[in-house]
Amino acid sequence: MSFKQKVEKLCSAYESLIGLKNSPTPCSNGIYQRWQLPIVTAEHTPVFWRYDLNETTNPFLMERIGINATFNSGAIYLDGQYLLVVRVEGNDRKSFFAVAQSANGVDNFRFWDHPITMPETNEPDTNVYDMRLIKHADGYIYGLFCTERKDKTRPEDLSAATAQCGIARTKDLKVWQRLPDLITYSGQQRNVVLHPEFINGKYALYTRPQDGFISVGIGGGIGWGLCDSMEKAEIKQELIVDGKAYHTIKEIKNGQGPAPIKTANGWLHLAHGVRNTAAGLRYVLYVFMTDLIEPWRVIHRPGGHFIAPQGEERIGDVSNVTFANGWIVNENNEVFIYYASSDTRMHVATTTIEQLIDYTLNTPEDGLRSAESVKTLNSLIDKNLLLLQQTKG
Ligand code: M1P
Repeated sequence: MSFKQKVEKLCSAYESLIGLKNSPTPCSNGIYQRWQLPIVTAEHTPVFWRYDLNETTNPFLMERIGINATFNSGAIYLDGQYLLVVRVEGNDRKSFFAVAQSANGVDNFRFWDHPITMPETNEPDTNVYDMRLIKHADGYIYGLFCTERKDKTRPEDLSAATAQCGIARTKDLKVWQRLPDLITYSGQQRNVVLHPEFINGKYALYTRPQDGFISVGIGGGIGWGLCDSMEKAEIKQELIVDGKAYHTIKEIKNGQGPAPIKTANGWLHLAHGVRNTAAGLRYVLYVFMTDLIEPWRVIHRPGGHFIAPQGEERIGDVSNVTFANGWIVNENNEVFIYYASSDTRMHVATTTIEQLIDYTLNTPEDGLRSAESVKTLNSLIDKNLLLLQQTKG
């Protein structure tokens, strides 16, 4: 096969992948609909990112820059297009951001030609990841993300790192203005999200105070704090909105997912909860609702997980993980939940605002003890058996 033919083969395999039509899985739990195919994988990154297509400099047509994974994506709906800011991780373990675009939100996601060139602060980032995109009332689109750097206080430990919240803003996802990192008085921060509206004239942020890089330590929970400006963002006081809890899906840690969605009943939140198991940490997604006027006050807590890893989703670079930092509501009140599985690939599940509200208001809370779970289950069984008897009679 000639070099030219080999290139053509690569490009046509790529086009076939991008062109695949997605379809809903045959079954749904009535809450949301999972879709069969992962929507963005490492193979969705353009051929011209990975291969040098010049025969003179790459006679064997080798992959020159390997891409390891595409996951934890921020999401935004702009001009009728579904846009993901994907966390792309190279074989060198460095993550960066790149935009993938689809016209229908469920398939044909194609990356823009270039990844995002994210400006740096005076203290360069070692790794950047997990961007939350927020269309704020001030007119900007903000990208809040984790910036990871070496922990200089522990030079001998080569895995000692610090996590803080990086902040950038844009109008078009193309040109980004980097702002100073968020200042808080907690040790480290990850999973920081901007609330889309001003609260008493201030910017409001969901935080996740943590003592260490992986472990949240005695801190943790989804926090809340106010700041006067995003150009010099500083939160002096953090209040815990939704804490960790013993023997629940968020026993070890939790974190806000995307920015909450405003509904008639309250602010709808998607978050991740982490528990420990003999096989390591298990990350699942859960939902809660906060008050419209006081978004730091939880008013509904459906118990248990909302999405947990299933089938192939269970396996990847960090197995048994579902993680979401992006969702989109379109003009028909349809909701597209973009979630990653096992730090490897992106998926979509679809639902509606009405279904999410019904789920949030009517799913029983976690009673925190087996006996309470049985009581809750029995009350549903009794109601149903009566109904079934009446239908028969
Ligand atoms: O590996 C699972 C996730 O771990 C971290 O999330 P958290 O800080 O909540 O534990 C992040 O590194 C995230 O990117 C990753 O998916």
